[in-house]
Amino acid sequence: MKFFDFNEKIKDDTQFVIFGIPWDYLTSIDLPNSSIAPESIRNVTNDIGWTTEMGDHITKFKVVDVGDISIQKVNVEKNLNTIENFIRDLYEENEYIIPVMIGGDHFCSYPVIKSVGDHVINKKEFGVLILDSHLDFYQKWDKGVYSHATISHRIFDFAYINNNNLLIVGARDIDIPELEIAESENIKYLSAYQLTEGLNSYIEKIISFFKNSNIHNLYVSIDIDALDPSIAPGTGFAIPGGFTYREVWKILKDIAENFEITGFDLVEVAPNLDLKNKMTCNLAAKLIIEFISFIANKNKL
Ligand SMILES: [Mn+2]
Repeated sequence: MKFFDFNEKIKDDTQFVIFGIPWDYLTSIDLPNSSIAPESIRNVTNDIGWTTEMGDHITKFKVVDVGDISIQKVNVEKNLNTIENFIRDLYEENEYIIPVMIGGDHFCSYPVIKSVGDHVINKKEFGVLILDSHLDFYQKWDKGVYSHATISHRIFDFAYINNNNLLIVGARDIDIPELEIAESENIKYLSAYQLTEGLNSYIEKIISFFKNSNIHNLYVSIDIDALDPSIAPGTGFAIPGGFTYREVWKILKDIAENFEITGFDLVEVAPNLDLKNKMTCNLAAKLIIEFISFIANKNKL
């Protein structure tokens, strides 16, 4: 099953290219199996309605689903090469496409953001927004510098990423060592509790952060644990106090209106921990297609 049964052939008018990275080797706990999430999230699109919430027919969007990247579980360097080459090939077919990655653990975002960032011509206008209950800012974890708990730090290490174009929102489960690193680097993040001041003010903080840095092109990485575990139980870390679906929906809608989205991903869904009714996979599929619709409808104008 492809995502909403979209075609797999990239054409001149293709706007979005979906692909899966079925890889969870760099997670820090054995419990979740996010490597099967790309397939599970595609499968639920067979059972949910084929219109967006605002009434668009999903079939009208210029989306292709090219399937999963072939991964060798423990060979990290090889996988990084494979993923970067895969995305380079996508751009060679059509340089304007917006990559949409379904993970996999959060480390899958690293080679994708690197490839998208490298592709952006004006690096000064490129920014990264991460929705996550964690900062993922450890210097090293478990198997080394590459881990789902170091992903934000590895992004920060890119020559064109700094504390004015990287923002983490939804944070609420931060350990002391990573907080100390984040504070010493003056990394900007919005805690989940700041939502008590209201959603509009929260969104305004996100938008003004990037506008103040003259960012036009934004990559968005969505760790499903940014959402509350009451609606997203199928993930490795069930941390209370997260976003509702509607809050994330509105955040994505408003940032799509304010920035050119150059790529996005959704990671850390663990289908083996999901409810029998596949609530977390449904949530993931909905967020992906709604975000696609916000971007597509904006560029149409
Ligand atoms: Mn994460």
